[in-house]
Amino acid sequence: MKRPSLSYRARIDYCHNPIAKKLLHLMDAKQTNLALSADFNTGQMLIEFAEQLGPEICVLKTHIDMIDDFTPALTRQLAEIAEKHEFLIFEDRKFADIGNTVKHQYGKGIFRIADWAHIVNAHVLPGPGIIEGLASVGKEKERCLILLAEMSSAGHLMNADYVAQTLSMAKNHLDFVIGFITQHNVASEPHWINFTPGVKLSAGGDALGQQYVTPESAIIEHGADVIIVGRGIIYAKDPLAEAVKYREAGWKAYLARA
Ligand code: 5BU
Repeated sequence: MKRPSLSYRARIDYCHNPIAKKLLHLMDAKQTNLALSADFNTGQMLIEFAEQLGPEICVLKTHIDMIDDFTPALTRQLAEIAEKHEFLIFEDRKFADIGNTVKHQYGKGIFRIADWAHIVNAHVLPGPGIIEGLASVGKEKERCLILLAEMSSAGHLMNADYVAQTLSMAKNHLDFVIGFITQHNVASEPHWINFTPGVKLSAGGDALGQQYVTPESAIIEHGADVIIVGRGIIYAKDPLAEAVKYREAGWKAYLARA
């Protein structure tokens, strides 16, 4: 199913969450729907890429538990760079426990994710309590949540029924859930933002089940609003030049679908 042709800017007023509004606003202003998946093992690489590629992206996605030398100073520095280059930080934590546990994992521990990540994501496998637990920490900090509706990996277990149930749980939390991780346009109402990982300029996959689609296919055929790119950019010889290519491809596809 194709997205309706409303622009990112026109969709701002439909959103119930301030971060969703901010995201659509900055995508429109910066003319980018590219999210960088900054999958590094050192704080230095994370900071270097955030600094250099920040102007090209709307979102920087982290896996903070991959970092070998994490200290709280790292996420403080990242937050400053995000402010400067006007992108949002998305910690791809994929919470998946009962509400009471995720509350602690989100707000406490060494990472203090809720203090710096504008966006986090969660599986709905445990039921709606997971959303309530995360909302109890995130709402007062003006954070938001994305639900995993479909993954990019081969053989995942998220069938049509699972996707439909994910959507119905999201509808009960319009002020906190802003959209979905998805491979298809599972939710076309204008306030839902679809984030699509598994994007590369040449389609294909990796040796561990990742499956790629091109930016054009993700946006035009599958209703992605934000394309998430990791190795396609970070392993390139010239990551900045490559990020520009993805940004241009993503924006061209968005304009073509309008
Ligand atoms: P890649 O290098 O572009 O393949 O990295 C993709 C990133 O997106 C990586 O951090 C994954 O953990 C993340 N990801 C994904 O690939 N597929 C999914 O369905 C989800 C996250 Br959810």
